[in-house]
Amino acid sequence: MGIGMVGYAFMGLAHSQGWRNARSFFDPALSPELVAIAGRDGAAAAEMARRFDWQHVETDWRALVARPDVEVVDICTPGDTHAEIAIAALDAGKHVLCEKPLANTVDEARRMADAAERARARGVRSMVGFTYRRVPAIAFARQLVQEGRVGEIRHVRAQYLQDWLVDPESPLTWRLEKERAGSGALGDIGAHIIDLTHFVTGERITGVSATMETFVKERPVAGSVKGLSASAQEGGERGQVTVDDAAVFLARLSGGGLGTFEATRFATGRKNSIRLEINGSRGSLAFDFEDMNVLHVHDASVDARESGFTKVVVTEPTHPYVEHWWPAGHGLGYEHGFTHQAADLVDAIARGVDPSPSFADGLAVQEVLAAVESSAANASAWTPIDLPAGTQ
Ligand code: SOE
Repeated sequence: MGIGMVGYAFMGLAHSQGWRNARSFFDPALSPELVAIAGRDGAAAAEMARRFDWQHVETDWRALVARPDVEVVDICTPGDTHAEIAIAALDAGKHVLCEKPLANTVDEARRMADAAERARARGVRSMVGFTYRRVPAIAFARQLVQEGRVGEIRHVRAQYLQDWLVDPESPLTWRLEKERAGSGALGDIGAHIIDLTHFVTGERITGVSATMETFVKERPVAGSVKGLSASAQEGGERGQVTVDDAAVFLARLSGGGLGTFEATRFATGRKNSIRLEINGSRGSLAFDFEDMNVLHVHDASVDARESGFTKVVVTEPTHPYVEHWWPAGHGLGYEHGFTHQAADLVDAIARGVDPSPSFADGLAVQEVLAAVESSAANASAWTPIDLPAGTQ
């Protein structure tokens, strides 16, 4: 199965190793071949090709999509390019994996979901890169919910906490530009916890009440960028941050439960803390990506004298994905989700079934993102409290 990847930065790196390890650790029916990588900066794309054994380098994504030896197009570019590339690839009969969030707007996401549905009729598959679904402890949490171990879901408490923008001098990279990224913390990381909520609970978010903030409104224009860090351009030019730094919202769930959500890049000391706690009528589950091989499980039927959260180390071969890796207790990391994603997609293509999350699932997340922005912009639902003059 010939893979063509568009993009070569942080996500390009993560996906490259995912494709490479999928064939070694999962041995799917169709072995992914790293056929071609495309990037406007040919030298950077060539460097990635050298490191990961991509066989060819293209400097135009259209040329990559047109290659007969590319059967899957993997989109690892900023959100403003997702719709154009994905729709062109699907219309050309290529299977598509697209990084999250699916798009920058609901309109784009809807067009992508429509294109995916048209392509599906021709056996062409598509998937969104909500990779954290494939962390074993998260996949296990979903299994427990499906087995009824949590009962009726009353609360979802979801947070995605990072701190890589705490420094006001940290430069203005594309993730801080609305034109390119669609939104800030909301779409970049809030999208993950929205999707995880849909995935783990099997329910949908039906309404939100939100507020958002941009704490640092101006930053130095970025020069060179590496991963999430960047150096400032020479000359000291500064530019406007046009996205949110943090988004907080309340939500209602389709099963009648309530949710609280927080996405921020200003949680000083929290690096990549994805916290999900679910409280149900029969028990609770709690996860934190900073301890990603663990799921805390509470069974409310246990005698009160012994009841509490049990720390389950999710490294048994009977846990999702784990049998492909190391002996029990040896643990997985951030990168493994990308291997699971690559293996699952190729496996679904081989079996002729739809992989998940689908573009329709991506559209569902996009609708929540748009509802959050709309609610935050509509201050009428916000009840201010008068403070004495001079209060800080
Ligand atoms: C930056 O916030 C980022 O790289 C996100 O874009 C990814 O989706 C997340 O997995 C890690 O953080």
